Amino acid sequence: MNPANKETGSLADLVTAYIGIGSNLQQPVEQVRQALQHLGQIPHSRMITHSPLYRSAPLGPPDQPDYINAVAVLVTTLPPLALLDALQAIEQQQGRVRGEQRWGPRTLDLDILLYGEQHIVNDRLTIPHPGLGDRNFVLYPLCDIAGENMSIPGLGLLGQLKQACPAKGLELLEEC
Ligand code: A4P
Ligand code: MG
Repeated sequence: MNPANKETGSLADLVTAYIGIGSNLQQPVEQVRQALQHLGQIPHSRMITHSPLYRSAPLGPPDQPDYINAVAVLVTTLPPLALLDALQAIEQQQGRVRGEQRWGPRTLDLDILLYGEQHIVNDRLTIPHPGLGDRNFVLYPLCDIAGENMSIPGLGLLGQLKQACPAKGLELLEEC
């Protein structure tokens, strides 16, 4: 079998994957909490930890509610496309409707920010996620769990990316 088509891997294929979580519809805090539960149930994977929750001003059309964002870290033996399938199944389960508006409101968006140190570009995936380097609602929670010394493939040190990215519109939700 072509290894690229494998649906699951062996322990030797264990990869650390960082998942961006966003919601701005239908009780976003609850949506994110539920997403964290669902992420913990993905087969062949284990959720190691997650960041606190943040409220963030919308990037994209301004006439939409603020987002709740967080980042979770999984270890997984799923190959990237199988992981994407699992994330999209969770989005569906939580009522995601893909509208026509780019960056429009959504109950849940799950992005693969990083998959180990791999660069992946195909018709379904771009990893590292293209928005990772300049979105405060990604960089701040990612830094909370991965630390400033993490090296982001192709972009440099996480701490430097964060320093260059103002926290404008971003609020840490203390109670989470
Ligand atoms: N896709 C490609 N690469 C990836 C990846 N690394 N992870 C493809 C996940 N999916 C990836 O995604 C469209 C397609 O992207 C998928 O079918 C997959 O094959 P989608 O979830 O249907 O649509 P989308 O999320 O609207 O598209 P896009 O352009 O990926 O948007 P982003 O970058 O996810 O941004 N403002 C705040 N404050 N907080 C947010 O979380 N999120 C967005 C969406 C806009 N504004 C926001 C936030
Ligand atoms: Mg997305």
